[in-house]
Amino acid sequence: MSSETVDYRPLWEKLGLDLAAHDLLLAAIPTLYADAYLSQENRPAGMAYFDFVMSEIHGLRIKELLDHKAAGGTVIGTFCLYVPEEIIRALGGIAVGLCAGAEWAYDEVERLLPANTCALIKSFLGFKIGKVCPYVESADLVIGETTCDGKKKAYELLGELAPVYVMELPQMKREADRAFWRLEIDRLVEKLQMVTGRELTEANLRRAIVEVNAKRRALQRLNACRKATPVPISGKDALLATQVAFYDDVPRFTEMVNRIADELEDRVQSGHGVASPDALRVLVTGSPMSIPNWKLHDIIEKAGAVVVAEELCTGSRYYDQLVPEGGETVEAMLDHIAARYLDLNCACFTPNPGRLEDVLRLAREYDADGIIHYALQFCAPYQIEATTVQRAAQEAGIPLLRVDTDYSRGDVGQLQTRVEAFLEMLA
Ligand code: BJ8
Repeated sequence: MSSETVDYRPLWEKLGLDLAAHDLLLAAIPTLYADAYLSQENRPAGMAYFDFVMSEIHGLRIKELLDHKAAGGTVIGTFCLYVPEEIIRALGGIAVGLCAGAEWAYDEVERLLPANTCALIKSFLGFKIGKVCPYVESADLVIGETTCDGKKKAYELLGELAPVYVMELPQMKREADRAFWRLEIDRLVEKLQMVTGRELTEANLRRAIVEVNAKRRALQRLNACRKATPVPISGKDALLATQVAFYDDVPRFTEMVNRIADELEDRVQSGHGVASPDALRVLVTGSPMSIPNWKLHDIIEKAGAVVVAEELCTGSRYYDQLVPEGGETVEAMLDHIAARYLDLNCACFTPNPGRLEDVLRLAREYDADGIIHYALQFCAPYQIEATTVQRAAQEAGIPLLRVDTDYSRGDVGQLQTRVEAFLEMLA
């Protein structure tokens, strides 16, 4: 990527964006980013890549997507970790995450949805209705999934505004559910073959599996460095890397994250940290955090602690598991993909003991002093599962703070007070 001033307005106009509203949205991000990110000291030099990506979030990447489409490729929007990127990629598609992390057009959204719907859903619908998201406008197809009830029903409304295909995700992990999910993967392949006009082959699927695994491995390397004391990278920076993974170019992202991991491994060797060795170490678990939702990490780290791991969809759930690379046939590779994806532990599943195991394992591996359970308000799966996570943490002797919040800035003061009191208790 090279940095030069380009006027992207004709491109946004072509996509049908509401330019005045879009200007307002774009004007807000640099201030938020500067306050949360550029104010940090001692950041790894490699994070300059992400500063650039953020400065071009609706610019260069959108141009790349449109160039890709002009060359015969497709852009496929997704909202959930259960949608296999490998299949999209094998068929010449670029997968882009469409979950949004900022309030937009809520007045209009609340004419369609109850006000007490989670911020993630209101936000993605608001971005579409308000015509401010060039990613959703670039998408040839948007893939939804039957996870929580709110998303399921919101996809029906989104389907009136964009081409939407919904995958049926089981809510349990019994043998029958696995068999059903495997068929659902076949149905997705069929749909994507139709939309892309390409055929899934051993060669293109194998290559996509290897490339997406390489991306996840790079994130594993970066995140493994956070086990060290002192921590070589802030939680905010690590969170940003995972957030960007949802829409950046896969090989370029992999290379840049590997470079940061090289730098972090050097930092670990030389005992160079971003926080003092005595800084309290916090594990965050719960609902996903989409760009530009950095609120909780920012509060925790400005209070002097450091986030060492995220058991989130924008965290370990995204990169922990790989697809086995040894599949000989398309069928065998799809079996591996189906198994890998169904093994993710979202709170939409019942029961969901795997998530409790993951949270406790991460707390141990990253030597967390405490856990903060973060749920978006009205996100019933995570708000309710917080009770079981809290019990499990209690039994393991790890203090846990429960936080329910949304995308507004209205509760920042109150959250600061609660987080500071929790950290004092840990100290
Ligand atoms: S795998 S967490 S991305 S479903 S926050 S919309 S759950 S009410 S986003 Fe999710 Fe896939 Fe699970 Fe991850 Fe509903 Fe909760 Fe809103 Fe949510």
